[in-house]
Amino acid sequence: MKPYLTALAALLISGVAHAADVIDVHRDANCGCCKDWIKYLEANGFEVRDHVEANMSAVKQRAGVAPRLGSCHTGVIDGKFVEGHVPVAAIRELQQRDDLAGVAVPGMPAGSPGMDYGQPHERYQVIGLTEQGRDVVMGDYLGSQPVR
Ligand SMILES: [Cu+2]
Repeated sequence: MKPYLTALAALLISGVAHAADVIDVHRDANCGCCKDWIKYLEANGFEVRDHVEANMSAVKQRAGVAPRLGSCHTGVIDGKFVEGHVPVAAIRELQQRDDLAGVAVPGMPAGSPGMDYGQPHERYQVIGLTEQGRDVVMGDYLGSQPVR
């Protein structure tokens, strides 16, 4: 195959892989910010399967979310958890890392995706949980963007 065709094929394959990103989101029935996070994911090309739950703490336990990392909704993608108002860039990183069991934005920081109500944004950390149960800082964020 000519080099440019190989590049084109790779591009098409990665395009297809992205189009098929499916995430399960578990949430409480009356959680408005959870719905806003779902809208944010959909606007970024994710296919969201929305699950209304009666017992979120049971869901979090099943998904392997350490209590110290807890927030409102719990997402699951590729068998890994996505806890709270996690930005898309961090979900993409999670998908590429075999060492992580999940990623979290603990609490509900002002200005994080789905938590933007025009109030002053606070800087927050995205935390990864390793398969060994250790927290690692994946980055500092403001709004939905990493702070560099
Ligand atoms: Cu929330």
